[in-house]
Amino acid sequence: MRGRKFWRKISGAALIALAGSGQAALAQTPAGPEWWPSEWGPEDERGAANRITPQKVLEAVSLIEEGRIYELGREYEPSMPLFGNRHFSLTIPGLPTVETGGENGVVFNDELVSGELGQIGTQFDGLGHVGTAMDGDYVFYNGFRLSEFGTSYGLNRLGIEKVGVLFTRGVLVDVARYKGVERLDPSYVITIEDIEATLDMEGVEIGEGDAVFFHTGWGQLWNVDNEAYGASEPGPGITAIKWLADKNIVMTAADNFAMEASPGENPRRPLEGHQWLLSRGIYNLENVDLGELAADRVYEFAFIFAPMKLKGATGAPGNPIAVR
Ligand code: UVW
Repeated sequence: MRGRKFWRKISGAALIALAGSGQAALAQTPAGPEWWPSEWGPEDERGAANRITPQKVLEAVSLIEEGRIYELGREYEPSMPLFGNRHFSLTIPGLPTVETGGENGVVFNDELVSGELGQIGTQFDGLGHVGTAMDGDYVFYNGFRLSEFGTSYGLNRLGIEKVGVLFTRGVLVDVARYKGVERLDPSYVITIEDIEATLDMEGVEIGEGDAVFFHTGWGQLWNVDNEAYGASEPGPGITAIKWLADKNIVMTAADNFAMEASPGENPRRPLEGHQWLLSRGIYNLENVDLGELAADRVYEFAFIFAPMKLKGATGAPGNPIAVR
């Protein structure tokens, strides 16, 4: 069932791909075979968050044995690495901002925060963040077209408020440890073989509905050498990302600025991993601090994150946690 007018707009060239068997094949797009309608129906806006069933929550709960909480969020501060021209500032006007004049002398402070809040620091990418230019428009998760859902005051579809809460099993893939290094080389492309060997070493597997974290060691550069941090990064390449997507995970994450290797396997296809995952409903979490989890060799845990409900936003800041 396709049911929306974008289907009629797809160019003839994109529709040519038909299997010799007589079965219709998926049309090709600049980002691979068309990815809509989603398995959760043509109107769905939550994507892989739908994979977090009550059973999956209970599976995550069963991993909590010590009650130890690991904070994965970074502090938001002007000195943190910022991608491109993104910015962050926090000011407290007044000091105190308000003096009430009450006989009890009570005063209070407020802050004024400015920045691309969903896309700076520890950031959770929503399904409205990355799309694909095609057919004279920009096509996102479930085939939603930017010309139909984008407004200057926020997205009318795929806003971050639609995600709900992520409470699921987390898996840490400590590729740095597997490779025997503190930090992977700049732009190192993590392969499927690296992931399989690392999981073998750790004695865990990736399952449906999991949140998969990559420890590359790149986070050691955070606020220490911001230039190097943002110049390139190790991470999974597009081949490994497609393999992960086929495992029906909920989210990828890493201790770097964009999760995937940069530049990746094909420098002419930037951020292809983002494009592949978000188009297919799988979320992405960036700039997380995985140092303690890696040091303690915590390879599976309960992962919990409630994205701030910034209506119509492309992403959300916050302090995701791992609990074991
Ligand atoms: C990059 O910064 C490259 O990725 P994102 O837009 O998800 O932050």
